[in-house]
Amino acid sequence: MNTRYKIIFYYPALVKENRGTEFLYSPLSLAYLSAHTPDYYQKELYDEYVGEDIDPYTAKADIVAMSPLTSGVNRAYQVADILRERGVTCVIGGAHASAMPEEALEHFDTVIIGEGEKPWKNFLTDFENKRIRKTYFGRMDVPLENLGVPDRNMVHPNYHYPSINTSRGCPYSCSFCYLTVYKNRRYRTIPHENVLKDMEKLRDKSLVVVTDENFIGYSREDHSDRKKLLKKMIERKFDFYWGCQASLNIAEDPELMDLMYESGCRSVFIGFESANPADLKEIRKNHNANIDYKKIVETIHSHKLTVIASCILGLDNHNKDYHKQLIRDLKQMKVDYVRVFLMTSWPGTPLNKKLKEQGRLIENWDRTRKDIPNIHYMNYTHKEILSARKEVMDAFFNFSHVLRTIMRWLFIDRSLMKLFIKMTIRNRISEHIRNKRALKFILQKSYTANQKVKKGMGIAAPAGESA
Ligand code: B12
Ligand code: SF4
Repeated sequence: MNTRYKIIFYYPALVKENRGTEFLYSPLSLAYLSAHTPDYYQKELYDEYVGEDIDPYTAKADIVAMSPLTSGVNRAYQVADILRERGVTCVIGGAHASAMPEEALEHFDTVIIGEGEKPWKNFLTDFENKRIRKTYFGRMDVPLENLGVPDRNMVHPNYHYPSINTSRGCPYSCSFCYLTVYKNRRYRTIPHENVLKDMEKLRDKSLVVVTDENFIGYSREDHSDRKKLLKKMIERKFDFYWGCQASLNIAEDPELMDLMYESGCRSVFIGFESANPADLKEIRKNHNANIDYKKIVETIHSHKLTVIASCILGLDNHNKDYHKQLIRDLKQMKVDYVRVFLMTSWPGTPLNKKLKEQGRLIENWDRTRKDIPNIHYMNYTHKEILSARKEVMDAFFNFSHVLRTIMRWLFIDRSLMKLFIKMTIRNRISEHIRNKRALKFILQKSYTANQKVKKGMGIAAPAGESA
């Protein structure tokens, strides 16, 4: 093969994921970019979340393409600084870089903002012609006809479960969501042939995670497209089970849920966030307001799909007893699994802007790691919010809840038992480790942010924590 140039595709991470305990599913950004790279490039993958670290002093490449989360961006900057001194061209993309292009340009030759495939191809052409630009921009409303399938050689084998995409985008703008960084955004489906071609490669996996923002889409036409895809999946008789994220209105479409079940779906992850209308208003998720969550869960269960409820803790309305109410609500709703996220400020979001104005941000990207608070909560100290979160998680990882869930899964499908028990044990241990790690982090000497914030009162970042 005539390999003219070499590219390193690189996921930078400050802290390794604990492979023994975390529930790890793979990222796909660089796999998609790789699929849009001409054959004459030689490629190598480094994924520091689950694999070995890159050595920027010895790594050999013409281009290093990085896809960091906010939590890994300082590592990306550190590595890019060294690589560029050695004459390697460094390019960055993804949610953080799209929100903070100027910051990223202090360390990178090029920043790609928005959806990557098209600008990536333009960048490579410009690279070959020695005329790269500082920024390239990819729209998020272009049809996905030419997206192709991700290059799975660029997915690290250490992930437990493969991810797959069947659609992209979400038209909403919840104030905390990283997606609000992208301006021209539209929900688009990936052509079925491409999804099925990708699925063929995963045929014998035990579980596949669909990481679309919302598998079912946002309109009747979307639902009808999904049904067509599901029917094709059923025809192909894939061996894997799968799970996805979906919006609450999934419960309005029995045919959709039945087809999902028949094609191997066993769980839907739903962003309930809160049952309180004032909270939903605060986070601009009004489309969840005035909905009977309990009934929704009941309906989804009746179609043999399990429900993972995602909730946020630490909104301005939440007082110190809020989590007790949350536990009661979730138990009443009979959800199978719970994920509780601390309110976190991602760069470029409306929430980030508001908290910055109020002086409630702790501007240190390293703090966006798991469960390490990066804002000052209105009614909780950091220690209090971590212990509230732990209380909620403990309420759902106790023996009686797990047994009840196991019974339900048993009813749905016996063969899922092994998978479920493995996931439960993993999550139980990882919750414990995460909580201990986060507590240790906030109790470090340099950290003094244990004061509470009074309504409307800004406070400065604590010593040793400002950016
Ligand atoms: C898979 C995944 C993971 C995996 C792998 C993480 C990884 N190595 O990237 C695991 C399970 C480990 C994980 C963990 C976490 N994750 Co995560 N995860 C995802 C998820 C669901 C899918 C990512 C993906 O593959 N998307 C599909 C690809 C095709 O889209 P994309 O990444 O946006 O890439 C496109 C463009 O952005 C651009 N692009 C991206 N990178 C690059 C690079 C170049 C060079 C170019 C040109 C273009 C480009 O082009 C791509 C193709 O168009 C996303 C949500 C989502 N739907 O995207 C969250 C997401 C990335 N995760 C997020 C978070 C917060 C976390 C956790 C902190 C969660 C937690 N509280 O525990 C941890 C952090 C781990 C850590 N150690 O710090 C946030 C990140 C926000 C941010 N600003 O950083 C996201 C966006 C979810 C969210 N709702 O906020 N996660
Ligand atoms: S939180 Fe969910 S519904 Fe809201 S903008 Fe993000 S992806 Fe869309």
